[in-house]
Amino acid sequence: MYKVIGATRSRTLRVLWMLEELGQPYTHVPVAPRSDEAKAHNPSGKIPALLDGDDTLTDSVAIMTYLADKHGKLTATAGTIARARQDAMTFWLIDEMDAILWSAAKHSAILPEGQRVPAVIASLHAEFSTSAEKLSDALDGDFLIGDSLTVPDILACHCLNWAIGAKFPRTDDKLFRYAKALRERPAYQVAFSR
Ligand SMILES: N[C@@H](CCC(=O)N[C@@H](CS)C(=O)NCC(=O)O)C(=O)O
Repeated sequence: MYKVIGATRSRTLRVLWMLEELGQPYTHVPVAPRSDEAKAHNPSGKIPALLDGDDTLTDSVAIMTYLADKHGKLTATAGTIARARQDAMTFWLIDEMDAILWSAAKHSAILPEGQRVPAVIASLHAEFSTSAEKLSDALDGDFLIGDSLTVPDILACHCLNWAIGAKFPRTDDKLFRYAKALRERPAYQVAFSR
């Protein structure tokens, strides 16, 4: 059985949500980032990690992609044009949403105080708003790719939720409704309640 390492209120939620969508059984060890328990599975102390048998996997997007490929769901098949397009969306989200949110987190709480540059936050808010407009323009239906949930939807929804929690400027109604509908999925609800 899979074992998920990491507190729910973190990128770990992406992995929990993925496993719920896949209907795969797992146990959950909700440890804080940088804790000794987190370091036992990933020397950097970063969460999430996924234990699959004797193997430990790290990075939320790498884990989601692995699980989707392994179980043949929530993804286009590897090595197809459809998959290349799906991955382009996934990597765009990492560059243009996750990285911006992470920079804001670092400059407001994560970095040692002397290394924080609070003035960068306003710039990151503006950058995120531009990204959100582009994502909204790209969205044509209930899902980012095709007519069913795929890995980038989980990533996008998590980033949009994170932006709300971090008090980034509100996105447009279309994106708000998109993320809200994803949050209403039973798999998300179960994962979020862990
Ligand atoms: N790209 C990695 C980032 C992992 C990451 O930075 N996780 C945060 C919690 S959401 C963390 O563990 N931060 C602690 C640190 O960076 O020291 C992923 O997607 O899993």
